[in-house]
Amino acid sequence: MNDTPDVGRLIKAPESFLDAAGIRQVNTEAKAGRRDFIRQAFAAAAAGAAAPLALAQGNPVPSEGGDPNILQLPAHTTGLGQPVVTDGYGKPSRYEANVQRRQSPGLTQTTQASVSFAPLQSLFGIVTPSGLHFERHHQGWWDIDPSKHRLMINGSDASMLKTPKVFTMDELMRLPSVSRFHFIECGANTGMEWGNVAVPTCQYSHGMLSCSEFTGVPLKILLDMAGADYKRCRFVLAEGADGSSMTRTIPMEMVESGEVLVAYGQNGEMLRPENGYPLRLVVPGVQGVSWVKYLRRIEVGDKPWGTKDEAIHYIDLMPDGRHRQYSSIQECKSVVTTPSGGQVLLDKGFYNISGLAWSGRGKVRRVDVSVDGGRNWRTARLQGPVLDKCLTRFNIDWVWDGKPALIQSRAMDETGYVQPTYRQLRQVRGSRSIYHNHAIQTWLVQDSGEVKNVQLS
Ligand SMILES: Nc1nc2c(c(=O)[nH]1)N[C@H]1C(S)=C(S)[C@@H](COP(=O)(O)O)O[C@H]1N2
Ligand SMILES: [Mo]
Repeated sequence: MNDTPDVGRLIKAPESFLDAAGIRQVNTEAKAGRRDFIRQAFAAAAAGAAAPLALAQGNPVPSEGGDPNILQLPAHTTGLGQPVVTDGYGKPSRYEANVQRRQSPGLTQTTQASVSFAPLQSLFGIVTPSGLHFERHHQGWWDIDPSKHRLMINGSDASMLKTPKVFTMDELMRLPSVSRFHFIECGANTGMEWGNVAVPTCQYSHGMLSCSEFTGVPLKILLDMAGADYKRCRFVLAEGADGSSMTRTIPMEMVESGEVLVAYGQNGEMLRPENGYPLRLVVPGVQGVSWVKYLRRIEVGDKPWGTKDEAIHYIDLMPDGRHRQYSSIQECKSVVTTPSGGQVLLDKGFYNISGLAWSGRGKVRRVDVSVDGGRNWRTARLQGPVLDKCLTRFNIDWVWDGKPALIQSRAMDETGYVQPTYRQLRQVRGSRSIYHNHAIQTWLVQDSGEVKNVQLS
C-alpha cells in the first residue's frame, strides 16, 4: 500500500460542552428570555473544550524501546475475567461513558417538555442503539404496565366502522407482524439553525434523528378487523395515553399502503419506555410528532381533525406571514457526521468522510460530497442496505492538505429530488421558521484542524 497517503488522526467532538455550573447559568439566562446567550455560551464552551493534543497523546507509542502495551502483558491476558451474567442486561464499555444523548442547555424551560439529542457523531452504520435514541416528550415519559394498556379503534360516528374494537397487548402481539427499518426525525430537527448558526456539533444540529428496526402490526389489519369504511374514511386520528393529549391526523392512503405500523418492538426487544412502551405508531417518512407514543386510540373519520398539534404547533411560518399546515413529510436530507463540528483533525492526510442521508419519500439514490463549499462535488459510496425511508450511510475518501476546507453533503432521493442549499430553501421558506429545515449543512475545517459549524450565504 505504498501509494496510500498517511492516515490522519482525529479528535472526536467533545461530548459535553458545558459543565454543571455552565448549564445552570444558561438555563437562568434562557428563563430571563436572553436567547442569544445560548449561542454565546455554546461558542465559548466549544472553544475551551478543545484540548486536542493532550487527548490524542494520552497513551503515546514511545519512539524507542518498544511499546509497553505490547511488551508487558496486561491483567486481561494473564488473569481471570468476569463471570457470565455479571449484568443481566449488558451495558456499553465504561470507556464509552461519554457517548450519551444530551439535552441542549437553555432550549426548553422544563425537562418534561423537552428533547434529548442522539450523538450522531459517535455512531456507526444506520441503527441507533435504543438507549441513545433521541427523545421528545411533551409531558414527560412513562413506563406503562402493558397488561393494563388498551388500544381502541372507533369511528368519528357509528356508521364509519362496523365493529369498534379494543385490543389488549396480548391480542395485538398474536397478530401477523412485520419488522422494518425506518428513520424517525422530529420536524424541529435543525430548527435552531433557520436564522443562523446556533449550535456547535451535529449532535445538536441534527440529533433529533434516530433509526431503528420496528416490529408491529400494520394498522390496516386492525382497521380491516374493525370493518372500516375506506370509501368514506380518508383519515385516521392517533391518540396517545400520556397527559400531552398528543393527537395527530394521518391520511388513509398511508395506512392503506400497509406502511403505518402499530409497533411494540424496537431493535429486537420491546420499545423503550422513553420511546412509547408498550405501543407506538410508526409512520414512515413522516415527522416524529405523528409517531404517537403510548398509543391508546385510533379513530377513523372523513376529514382532518385540526388538533392543537396540527393547528398551532407543527405549522410552517412562510415569508409572506402565512402559515403552512399539514407539511408532514421529511424531505431528502443528509449530514456529514465525520468530520463534523467540534472535532479536530490533527494531521494532514487521509480521512474517511462519513455521514447519513435519508428521505421521507423513499430510498436515497445518491449523495455528493464537496470539500470546497459546493464548487466541486464527488459522488460518495452508499453503504448497503439502502432501505426505504431509512437512514443510509455514505462514505468517501479525502486527503486533507491542511488548508481550510468547507465540507458539505447533498443527497438525492429516488424521486430525483435534490437537497437544497440554505439560499434555495430560504427563498421559498424564509428564515423565521422552526420545522422542516433540510438544507445542506456546512462544516468548516480550519487550518488549525478544528471543525466549526458555518453557513454559506
Ligand atoms: N404520546 C406522545 N407521543 C409523542 C410525543 C409525545 O410527547 N407524547 N412526542 C412526539 C414528537 S414531537 C416526536 S419528535 C416523537 C419523538 O419520539 P421519541 O421520543 O421516541 O424519539 O414522538 C412523538 N410522539
Ligand atoms: Mo417532534
